[in-house]
Amino acid sequence: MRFDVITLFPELFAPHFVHGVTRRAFESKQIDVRLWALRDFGDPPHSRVDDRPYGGGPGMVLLAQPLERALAAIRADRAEDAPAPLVNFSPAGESLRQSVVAEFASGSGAILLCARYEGVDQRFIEHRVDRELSIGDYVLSGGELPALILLDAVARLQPGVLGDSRSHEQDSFSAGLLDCPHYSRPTTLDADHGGASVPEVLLSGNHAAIDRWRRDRALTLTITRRPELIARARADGQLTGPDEAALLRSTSSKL
Ligand code: 4GY
Repeated sequence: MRFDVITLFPELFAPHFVHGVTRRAFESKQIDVRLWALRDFGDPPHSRVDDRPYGGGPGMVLLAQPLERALAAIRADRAEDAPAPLVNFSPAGESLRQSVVAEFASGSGAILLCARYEGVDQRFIEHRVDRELSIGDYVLSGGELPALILLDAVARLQPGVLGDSRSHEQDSFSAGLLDCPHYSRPTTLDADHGGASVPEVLLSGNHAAIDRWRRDRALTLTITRRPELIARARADGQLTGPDEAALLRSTSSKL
């Protein structure tokens, strides 16, 4: 799949493509990311990409015309049958959830617009942007970090990026639940950590019991911290009889 990114700061991206488990997906071009410097499409004589807002007020607005030229160049370069969606990142967008990530992970790519300043001329958004996504209820200085977040979340879902050993882990969030806790060596930590041990079941070698324990811990953590995720998982038919039993135990044990 191919992602084209429109940004004033293309240099922010490169470091994220050469480290960690997602590196393989980017280096192999399984995810082919092409960076387009908006400055290259700015108005002469100084490559202007922003101007003051009509009506006054602080800050600057990204101009529609440089964005139009960048988009035309990308669409020509992609030579698409079906046009890739143009995505803008904004707190006003649809919440970026794992289901949205999964959609992009199974698609053929997108064009990602990284806004700066006070945002983009509304006429460009209304005529050209297909989808607005929000990574959370806070205001950043630009859309580059949200674009990187989408790319990272999509990359880790590509075949071969996470080992088979981690497909279990994905089950938890693809069912819409928070992950269970994890433990490693040693079995007992020193007094600084209260001499804390590891839950016995994880040392038992009983894989059915371990799977059940992990699922129960994921369910109890989720009902405690994010009850709305349980409601959604239930509505999506993701909860089994044993899951519901675990949830009943976790709510009754709090009484
Ligand atoms: N939060 N989720 C976000 C953001 C920065 C509009 C230009 C967010 O997705 N994007 O804060 N983006 C934008 C906000 C003006 C900078």
